[in-house]
Amino acid sequence: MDPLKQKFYKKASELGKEIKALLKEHGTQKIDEVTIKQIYGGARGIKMMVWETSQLDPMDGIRFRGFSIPELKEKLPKGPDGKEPRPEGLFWLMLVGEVPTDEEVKWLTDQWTTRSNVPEHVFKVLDSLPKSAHPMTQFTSAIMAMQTDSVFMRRYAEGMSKTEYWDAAYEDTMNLIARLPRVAAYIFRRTYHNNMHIAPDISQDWAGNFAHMLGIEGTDFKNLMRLYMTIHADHEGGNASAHTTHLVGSTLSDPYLSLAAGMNALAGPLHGLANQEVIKWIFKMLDALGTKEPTKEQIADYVNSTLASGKVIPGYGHAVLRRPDPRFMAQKEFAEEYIPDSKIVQVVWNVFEVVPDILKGLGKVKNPWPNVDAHSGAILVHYGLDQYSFYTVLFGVSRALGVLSALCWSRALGMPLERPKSMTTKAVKEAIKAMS
Ligand code: HAX
Repeated sequence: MDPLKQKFYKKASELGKEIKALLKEHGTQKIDEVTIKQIYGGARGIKMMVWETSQLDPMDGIRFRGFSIPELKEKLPKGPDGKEPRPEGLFWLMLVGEVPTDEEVKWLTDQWTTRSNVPEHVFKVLDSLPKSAHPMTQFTSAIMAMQTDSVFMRRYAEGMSKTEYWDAAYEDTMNLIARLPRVAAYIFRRTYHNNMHIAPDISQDWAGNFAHMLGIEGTDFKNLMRLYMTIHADHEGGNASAHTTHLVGSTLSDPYLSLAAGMNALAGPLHGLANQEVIKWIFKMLDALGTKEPTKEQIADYVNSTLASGKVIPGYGHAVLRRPDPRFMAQKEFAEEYIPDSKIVQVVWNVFEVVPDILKGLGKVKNPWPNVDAHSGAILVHYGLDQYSFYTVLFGVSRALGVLSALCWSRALGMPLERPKSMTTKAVKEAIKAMS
């Protein structure tokens, strides 16, 4: 058994025993109550699942195994120039709850390199799609095509015991994460670079090699990818991509099927697709105003016209957060350090100074602050990656780290089929009557 798998098995067995005891002693205790507003309001805030890898606080933002993003930037092993954290380290931390050593992260990079060979038929599936297919459609199609390799599916068909589910989920998780950068880069190069593909460079770390295969050279872009892949990985379990992966996995669909489902949720404009919508909106604004350096007054007018036409301001607002997203701030700090004079980045900073007050003025927006998607596009544009339809795929490669490590935990803890209760409006009315 490999060292990470062994560590995971030990931790999962211990927590499994703890949960059994906790349920025996406290299983009937109530932790929350549900309001009618929550039933109609997209289940906001209802506590109904366990997610070990990260937790989101409305004010403090995301904590991965207790560590905030600034703490992770300090504690996780870094890329070769010692600047940005390596996403391999975050995956290790999410899976076993311990900050890995440099050697452990190096082992993980080597593991993913060994497992990174993408079956030939996956490229054929991609090549059969029109280049006009949205990159997220291509991405989920490729994940589905890779499912033919699922260890979980094969072992289940052979009659695997339920005590082995975690092991098969771990194998699929490791293989999938190893292969996603190659698949994503293939989609990028076929769609925007006339099929001029770039062979992997196995001497590089996971995110460095991804940057290389995308075809954007330079150590700064590799550092951007390390940071990007780290901060987008997980946002507790209730967000749409995480929850969808969890729900589908709870039917014992294998990790490939579960991740593909989660990625389809990420592809919605209220979720991950917002990263392309933000830069699209900024480009449209610059076009409409006829300048690359709009004043704050011009930005305010454009924001008001967007709202007046019945649209949301992409990149602003959040279902849980109630302050500027620490993931936005981490990207802002990156831009301040690496590219402070970038004009497109300065537009994002000016939008940040204008939008919150306007949204506050509407009186209904619970969080007027920027979320993770408000900043990423401008930095990518600066480094030459301006094909914004691809942005959600980048998000998806990162999000796989979180949702798949959480899926390993769900199978290890024997989480059951998820099945919340729905109600008809008639039943809601009857419940109200019975209470009065
Ligand atoms: N611009 C304009 N209006 C907004 C708004 C924004 N950015 N954010 C919220 N509102 C509006 C809502 O549309 C809603 O209006 P109605 O009552 O007229 O329907 C009202 O304010 C209350 O909404 P809320 O309770 O504050 O927000 P929700 O929890 O319902 O929705 C969303 C959260 C993220 C979906 C929302 O803020 C939004 O649409 N933002 C823009 C899209 C976006 O940036 N999405 C990415 C979110 C982060 C993420 O998941 N990344 O992957």
